Amino acid sequence: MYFELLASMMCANYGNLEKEVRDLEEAGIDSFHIDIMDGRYVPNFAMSLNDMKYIRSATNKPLDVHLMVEHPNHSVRLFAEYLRPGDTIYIHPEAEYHPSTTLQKVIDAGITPGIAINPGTSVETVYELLRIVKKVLVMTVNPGNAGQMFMPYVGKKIARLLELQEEMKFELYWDGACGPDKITEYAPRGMKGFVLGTTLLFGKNRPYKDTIDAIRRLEF
Ligand code: S6P
Ligand code: MG
Repeated sequence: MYFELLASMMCANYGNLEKEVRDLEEAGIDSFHIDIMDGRYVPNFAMSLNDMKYIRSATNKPLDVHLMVEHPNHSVRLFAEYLRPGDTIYIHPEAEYHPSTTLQKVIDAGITPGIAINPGTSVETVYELLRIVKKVLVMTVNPGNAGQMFMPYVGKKIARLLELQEEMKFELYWDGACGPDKITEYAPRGMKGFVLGTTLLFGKNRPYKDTIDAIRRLEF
């Protein structure tokens, strides 16, 4: 069973981003997760366009761009311009009047379309969008910060999304407070990938390679 591991780059050491990207690549990370925030849709500013552009230039691995911005319709082309086929853009449907129009812009730019679903957002309100997107990022913490509390009530929604993914043709990814227990529980159930932040990967005084190797040795 292969599942993807994504590095949440807002948790990286900005004192030496080049080394962070290299170390994560050497450790065997599959993709780089880029949290873009506007200080309005979420009360934080994390990463922005220039950070994403630098990381795009520093690696050939796919980028996973998580837009936590109001009305991404206005900026989605700007981000897509610096991305390449194989990269993904996630929008939050609540942040947009017409999310299907915005997702179409992502598709037209040749980028993989995704939606991110907040803990308090129900499957029913995004149901039709599941037919449009290729990826669904299920938020297991409230959006805006790393190092937050896991919201256990999302379990029921994840079970429903796992049931729907074959019929609606999307892949499911986990974002927030991801520890080894979550990977051992959800990878065998069909979760395709996990975003790793401060819970498991960053700020641990442990080489990234040791952490990634330990995850790959988990027993299921
Ligand atoms: C949160 C953001 C996430 C975090 C990630 C951090 O708004 O979308 O991608 O960076 O959840 O992981 P952790 O393990 O610190 O919760
Ligand atoms: Mg994220």
